[in-house]
Amino acid sequence: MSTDTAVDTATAAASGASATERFQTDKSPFEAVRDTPAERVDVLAREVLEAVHATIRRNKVTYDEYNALKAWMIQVGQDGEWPLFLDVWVEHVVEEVATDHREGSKGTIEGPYYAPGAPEGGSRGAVPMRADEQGTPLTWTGTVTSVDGTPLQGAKIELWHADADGFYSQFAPGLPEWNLRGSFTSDNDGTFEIRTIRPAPYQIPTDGSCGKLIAAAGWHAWRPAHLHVKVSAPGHEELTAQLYFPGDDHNDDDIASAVKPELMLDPKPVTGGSATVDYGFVLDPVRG
Ligand code: MBD
Ligand code: FE
Repeated sequence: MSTDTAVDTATAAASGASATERFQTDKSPFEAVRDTPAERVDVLAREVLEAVHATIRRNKVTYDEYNALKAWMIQVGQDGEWPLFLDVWVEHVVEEVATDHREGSKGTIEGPYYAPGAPEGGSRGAVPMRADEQGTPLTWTGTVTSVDGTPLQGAKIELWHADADGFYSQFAPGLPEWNLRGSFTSDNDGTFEIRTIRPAPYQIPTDGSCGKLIAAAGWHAWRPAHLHVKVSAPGHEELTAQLYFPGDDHNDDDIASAVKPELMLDPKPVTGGSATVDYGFVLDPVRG
């Protein structure tokens, strides 16, 4: 893991701000702001405010506490950490509601560090990595099927994850643009094989406002080691998931509440410290 040097601290803080910049270059969220009907805004804004009012009354919140909240919220914006805050503490419930109807594979949150358009590696290939990339090699095989069991040919499997120091390319400086990010396509029998490295447990940036909240509340900043994935195929709902490793210290207390038992891998060690793992996906057809 990273040592606590000034350089590493600066790198971690930059990741939160980069996520804000990335989000702002995507126009669709701002179209959603414009298109949300007044009736929905009325109900949702009112209920959130009522929950805040109830919390203030129940806990007899003081002016000092109210001003601390104001100062902290201003700082979250200045740090560019709203995407980080929302994806860590709110997205898991949005994901739960959005995928409630599905019969296929379980998914989980996307988080702040996805980048579309990763280099394509065919149906069997490796993610881009540095010649001296640290970490245990991992070979992942799997099959993509529809809920009726039909193998899906040409399904897109996008993989992204942190390096051994917990940094994501494009969100932390100094990494090759597409490091540990790849896009793969299932074969005519629905199968794929991806070679990567096993990621390390991950601490969300502790040096910005989200870190301040964690420290002030006496929480921890850890997420278990995870592989992020998006799987899509024509006529099917896109699946966003993360895959986890048994035995990780934080599988049971992920700061982002994004672990589910269905997302646990079962890696098998092979010679030389490498591992293989088999994990496939079942996609829900688009209905209606
Ligand atoms: C991550 O890598 C992540 O996956 C989430 C959900 C939040 C912060 C950093
Ligand atoms: Fe992540």
